[in-house]
Amino acid sequence: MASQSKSAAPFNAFLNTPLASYDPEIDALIEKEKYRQFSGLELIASENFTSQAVFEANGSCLTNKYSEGLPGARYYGGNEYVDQIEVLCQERALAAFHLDPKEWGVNVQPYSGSTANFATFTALINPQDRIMGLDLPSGGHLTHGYQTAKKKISSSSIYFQSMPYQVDTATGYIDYDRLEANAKLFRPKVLICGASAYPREWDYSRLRSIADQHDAYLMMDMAHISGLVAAREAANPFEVCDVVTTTTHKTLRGPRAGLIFFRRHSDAARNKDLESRINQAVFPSCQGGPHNNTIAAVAVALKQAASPEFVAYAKAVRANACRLGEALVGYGYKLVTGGTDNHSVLWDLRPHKVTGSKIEKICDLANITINKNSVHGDVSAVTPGGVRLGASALTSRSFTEDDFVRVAEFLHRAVQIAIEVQSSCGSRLLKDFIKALDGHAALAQLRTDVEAFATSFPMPGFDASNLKPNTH
Ligand code: DSN
Repeated sequence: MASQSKSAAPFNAFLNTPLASYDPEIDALIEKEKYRQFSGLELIASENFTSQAVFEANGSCLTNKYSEGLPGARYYGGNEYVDQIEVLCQERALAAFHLDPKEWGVNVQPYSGSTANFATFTALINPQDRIMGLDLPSGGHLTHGYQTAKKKISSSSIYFQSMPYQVDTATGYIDYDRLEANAKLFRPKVLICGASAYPREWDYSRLRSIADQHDAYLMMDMAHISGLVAAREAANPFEVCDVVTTTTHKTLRGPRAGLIFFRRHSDAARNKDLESRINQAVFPSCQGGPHNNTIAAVAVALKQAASPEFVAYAKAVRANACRLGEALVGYGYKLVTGGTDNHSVLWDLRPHKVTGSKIEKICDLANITINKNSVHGDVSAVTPGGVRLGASALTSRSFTEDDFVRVAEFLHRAVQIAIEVQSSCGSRLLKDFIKALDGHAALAQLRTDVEAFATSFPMPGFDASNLKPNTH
């Protein structure tokens, strides 16, 4: 028998034991989640189904490695391969968005969109400087300066002075005239465009001209539409913006992470040293070591995003979202702005007197995944009057425009059940509504129909053929 020194730790057998054997509890929950994704209709506008190659890179040995710093200038040894991966990711990011590396640079280390945005503010302005972004109830994002009358909610409003701009309550389109007038009074240092729930195109040249009146930075957070921008299915923010941020997992269909693009060269004095300011802001100001497994997975997704297949995908996303909207309008529903230019549809349910929360709940029970969303003019964010839908994920499962007509039919059935249950349960409270849904036959039938339909489509990223159906 080989002798073992007293100080040698035994090799822990579980270090090489598969998940299913070592931790059946977690493994079973992951399998259930896989089946939920496979058997449902995923309509959350910020989600997508990524690829097998992205999963593999994301779940690789790169998660073991520290690499604070930038390629070629790290605070840790052993980064010869990690450096190559990060450089490849940077090159692919610039290529995917058709950028000249002499004009634009990119930092690929942000952990997410929210850290990318905060690092950008840290780079561009000083604490308490002024920012203007689209108000959250108008479809804007939390990290663009969101605050309520009583409370500063996002760190972007805690550390900076924020004045939102809004959509026109009559049309649902951004009110650029009012934005321009308010900017004259507020004089922002950063004007932010980009949104979480805005179905229309951005007027970048108008935004640039407003920013220029105050020598402000123009920053685009293109998280929702970056896949469309890469495929040239949306207007190009790089033509006029100083900085462009994005997440990588929405229409871009990668893993969950963030990117910051910055102008390397420009005549504007404000853009001096942008590269070093952005890089410093990401690390060491806002983050520690980059997540190298994620950076590798982003690199894979960017390679895919530069392919002709991805362009066809992005075109289909827009066509599908448009068709979904038209089909809902055909049932007599109201959409904010009446339709969409991108991947998303903002559905105003207030004319039907049911809240977005109730529709989200009933859809969950039917395995249709959506999210409640404020619609401009809502008085409470807790009971928003709308629902946000997106076509990116189901288009990754090869849904066509006709399939989205079927999706609209399922959504219509869900709303009809909600209206009927709300009126028969005699209460407007969500908890009473949920209680009244228990054992509802039409809802059970809807779930059966949804699952039969959804499971007839392929699932990206993993083999769904051996999954066991979830019990409800
Ligand atoms: N939470 C994302 C969305 O749903 O839009 C943005 O971060």
